[in-house]
Formats: sequence, C-alpha cells, structure tokens
Amino acid sequence: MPAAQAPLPPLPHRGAFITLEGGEGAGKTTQARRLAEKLRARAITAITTREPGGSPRAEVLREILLSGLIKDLGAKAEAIVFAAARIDHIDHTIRPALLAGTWVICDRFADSTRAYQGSFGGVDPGFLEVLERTTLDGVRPDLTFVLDLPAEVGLARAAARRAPETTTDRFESEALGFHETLRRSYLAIAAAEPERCVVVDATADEGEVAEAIWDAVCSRLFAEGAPRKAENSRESSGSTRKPGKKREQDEAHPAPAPRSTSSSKTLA
Ligand code: T5A
Repeated sequence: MPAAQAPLPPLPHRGAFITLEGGEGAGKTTQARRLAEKLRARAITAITTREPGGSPRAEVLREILLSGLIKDLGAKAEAIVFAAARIDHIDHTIRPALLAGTWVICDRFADSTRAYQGSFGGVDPGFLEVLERTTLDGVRPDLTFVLDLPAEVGLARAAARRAPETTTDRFESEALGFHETLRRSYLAIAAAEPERCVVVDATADEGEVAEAIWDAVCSRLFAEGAPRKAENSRESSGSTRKPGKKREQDEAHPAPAPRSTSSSKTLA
C-alpha cells in the first residue's frame, strides 16, 4: 500500500470531487454522465467513476461484493471490503485525477457505506467513522447529491433496466423495508451535512433532475454562476440507458481544468 499521502490542496488548485448517492435505480449513473457532459461542454476536464469499483483491483472486489460472497461474513466484514476497494479507487483513480485538475464525478462513495452497512447493517457508527477517516485519507467530496425517491420507484426502474438474463444483485434482492431504511438514512446524512449535501427530487424526469444538479454545481462550485460553454462544443443528447450494468468509467484526461481559479469558491 502506498505511503501516507500529502493532503489535497484546496479548490480551485485541483479538480472538484462530486459524488452521487441514493437508493437503487435513483438515476445516479444517468446523472453522473449528464453532469460530466455539461462540464466538458464548458471545457472542464471531467471523468465519471463508480463504487464499488473504479480501478482494476476495485472492480474485482465489486464482483465479489455484488455476488453476495461476503454477505455471510456480516455487514462489518462487508464494510471492510468496500473500504479496501475504496482505498484502491482513491489511490489509483480519484486522487491522481483531482491533483491533475480533473473533476471527478463518482457514482456512490463513502455515504453508501454509512447507509448500507451502517444504518441498515447495524455496524457500529464509531467503527465506521474510524474506517472512513482511514480509508479516505483526506479525499472527501466537495459536493454530494442525494437523489431521493420512493424505494419502490427506484427498484422498478432498476428492474426495467436489467438485462432479461440477469438476476438481482446482493443488495437489490433485499426486502422493500431495507430500501426504505436506506432512503431515510441518506436523508439523515444530507440533513447532518448541508454544506456538502444537496437533496434532489429524483422522481422528476431526467432533464429536470439534471438541471437541479447543474444549478447546485454552479451556485456551490462557481462563485460567478455557470461557466460559459466552450466554443464549438455541444452537450451530448445520447441515450441515458445503462446497458446491462456495464462499467461506465471514462478515461482520465489529465489536462488541467481550464476554469478560472478566481471564479471558483474554495471549499475546505
Ligand atoms: N454498496 C455500495 C454498499 O452496500 N456499500 C458501499 O459502500 C457501496 C459503495 C452497488 C451496490 O453496492 C452497494 C449499493 C448497491 O446496492 P450498483 O449496481 O452500482 O451496485 O447499484 P446502484 O448504484 O444502485 O446502480 P443502479 O443502476 O441500480 O442505479 P442508478 O445508477 O441510481 O440508476 P441509473 O442511472 O442506472 O438508472 C436506472 C434506470 O432508470 C432510468 C435509467 O434510464 C435506467 O433505465 N432513469 C430514469 N427513469 C425515469 N426518470 C428518471 N429521472 C430517470 N433517471 C434514470
């Protein structure tokens, strides 16, 4: 494991780190992609990534976690394996990108461990707090969107999107009460950290959700409002469908983000 890392510089001397959280089928993957497209259209270098996963070794752990192989070891062991995947993801994808000035948009992050393994799994909050602090090693989101919708709506979306030959994963197959508990847990996280978290009504159509997210990015991360679109750039109107749960991580483009350093708010 790499030695202890130097702390990340504050914004705007690095890329911004944005996470999307919420229950199954809330639209996190869809909105991560739309936000990255909006940023790139304004000549801001951005990658999308996901958890569990986001680096080759973490993707291997993802397969194991979602297969349910760790379930019998209990929620505490699951939390540790999610943390192991997160360490590799941070070391090999997130931190290098942020330091290169690339914005990182991550589909799930540490709040998912708080909600799934903490609120529902019953893992001791003190243990999770220490685990989170050690795992993140200073790499904390600047902004987190909690996509909020009734559990049954999200599960229906996830089911409709699933390829016919595939089955539910280890977490989708939990009872509805599990997913309602998760929803309350995410709302509690957002209420406790309003400076970091924004709750978005995810029952709205994709375009409306994307607008709400963009408005918050502009007001929270750009002191002067939305950055202008780059000349000759267009926002993609491609399909927002997530094909058979395939990995959707983009390649990192390590060019520094061209946003003006004076137009961005510093979020410590
Ligand atoms: N987990 C993860 C833990 O337990 N602990 C942890 O620490 C971490 C990091 C990951 C699982 O691991 C657990 C949580 C999860 O159970 P996953 O496959 O990545 O598994 O699961 P999800 O993150 O839940 O991914 P989903 O694909 O189920 O949900 P998304 O990404 O929220 O939804 P998305 O964008 O794929 O959209 C689903 C469908 O809805 C449509 C889309 O087109 C798509 O068909 N859609 C909309 N339809 C109508 N209106 C809208 N506004 C829509 N937005 C999207």
